[in-house]
Amino acid sequence: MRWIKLFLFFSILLVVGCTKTEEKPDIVIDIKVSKNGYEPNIINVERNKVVLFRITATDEGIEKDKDSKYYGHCFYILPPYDVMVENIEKGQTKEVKVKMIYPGHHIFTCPYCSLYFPTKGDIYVK
Ligand SMILES: [Cu+2]
Repeated sequence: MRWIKLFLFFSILLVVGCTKTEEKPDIVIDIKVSKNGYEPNIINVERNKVVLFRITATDEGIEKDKDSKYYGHCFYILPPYDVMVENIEKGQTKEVKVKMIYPGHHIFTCPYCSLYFPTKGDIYVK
């Protein structure tokens, strides 16, 4: 009984924690990020679509020092998605594929600099 419960618990964790995917994308969304925020900062997608996000940083973010842990910008979709792309350097594009399984309003942000700059956006999954 105990093992079954444990197995179920980890199975659920695995399923819930898997919004990042290697599936073929249905759509591609290009996003630019700088100290002025994300462009676009409002994204509408259909539920269960696989979205390839391509995030390009157009400035260096809050840290000028390239060796700093916090150099560049991030693209972080808050839980339940909990998808993080870190250290996108100036001029660099990073990608992540996400299956949009959770409906409703979700927030993405740059944890490095959102306290100082308007690096925050909304995703609406319908
Ligand atoms: Cu940032």
